[in-house]
Amino acid sequence: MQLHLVGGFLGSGKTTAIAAAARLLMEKGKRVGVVTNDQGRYLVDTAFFRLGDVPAVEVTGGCFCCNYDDLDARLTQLVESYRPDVVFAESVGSCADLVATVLKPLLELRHAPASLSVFADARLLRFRLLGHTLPFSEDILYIFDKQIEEAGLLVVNKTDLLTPDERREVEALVRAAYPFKSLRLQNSLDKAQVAAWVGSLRVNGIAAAPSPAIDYRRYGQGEAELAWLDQRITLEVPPGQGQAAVSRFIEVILERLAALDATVAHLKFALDGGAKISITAGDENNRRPIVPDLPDRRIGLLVNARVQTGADLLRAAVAEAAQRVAEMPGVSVVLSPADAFHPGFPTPTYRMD
Ligand SMILES: Nc1nc2c(ncn2[C@@H]2O[C@H](COP(=O)(O)OP(=O)(O)OP(=O)(O)O)[C@@H](O)[C@H]2O)c(=O)[nH]1
Ligand SMILES: [Mg+2]
Repeated sequence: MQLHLVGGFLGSGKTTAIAAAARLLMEKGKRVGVVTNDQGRYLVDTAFFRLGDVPAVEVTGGCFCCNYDDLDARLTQLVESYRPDVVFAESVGSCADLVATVLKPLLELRHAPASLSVFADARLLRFRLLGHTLPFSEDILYIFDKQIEEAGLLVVNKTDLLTPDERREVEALVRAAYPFKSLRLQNSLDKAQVAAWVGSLRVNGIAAAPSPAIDYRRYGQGEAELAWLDQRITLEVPPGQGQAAVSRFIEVILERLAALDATVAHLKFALDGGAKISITAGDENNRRPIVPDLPDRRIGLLVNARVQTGADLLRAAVAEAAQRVAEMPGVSVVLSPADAFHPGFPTPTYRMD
């Protein structure tokens, strides 16, 4: 079994690339499984993989590093129940210090991983390396920087959203800042480029990955500043109104967060039918969500959010959006209780320099 760890900032495209890679490998007859991971209880990414028929187990309630024994148990469960040839494990997008706390323990203890890829949104990375201001606190940006620093293989993703000049520029900036890194520029919506990434994941090519010094006070502060929310919402709508109701829900959340000056790292929705809708930090002014046609009169969706704001404000923004949708003619809304909080201080189970 080959185990590929995939890290990198919130919304950088990890799930997209893993899902595409899984499809490609499954087409070739490989058995592929994934381990998802996030801070809350109900994960959009797990729903997304399972709807794509990719067997998924999950580590919930915190990152791999602080729940290492759970990661080990879930991996064992996946291996024993499904006998995969390849497993992708996607870490929480606000997780840093993966080399020392996950990769090295895995290498030494049991499920020896074959690779670690760190994804970064090409637009954010370009801005960061140019010294432009990004709308996150210094401690959140510290996490962003540390993820890049510890990448053995850095995947600069979403390059389709840059101009050719910007692509050349970001590549030159990365090569100047990190001359010894393996680097891939990638559009994970392109099957051929994902196939090339998968082909580059060499078995045991990571043993020499560095584990940088990390200031846990800053890391913990940045992690806590990104409030988490997960919540389910069910809408009953008049015929043909599904798309409008879901669009309204998402737009009001974005409006409320913009009014609070709250930066969205990743706001994502899994619709029960299978579609996933995402808004990430690089999406200028939190562009309008693209919601598919929703013919059903009953629509269930799961919300996951990581936003630089207060957890109570985030909860209130979603509640207000639900309220506004409920005011649409003929629409009724059931909102389950939210789990909204600031993640606790990261305390890894192991740390191996
Ligand atoms: N244009 C473009 N969009 C992409 C690419 N990769 C991912 N996306 C989009 O970026 C958004 C976030 O992608 P995800 O794969 O969910 O990101 P993630 O890193 O798994 O996010 P978290 O799990 O929340 O950390 C989605 O809307 C994807 O469709 C890419 O290469 N190009
Ligand atoms: Mg993901």
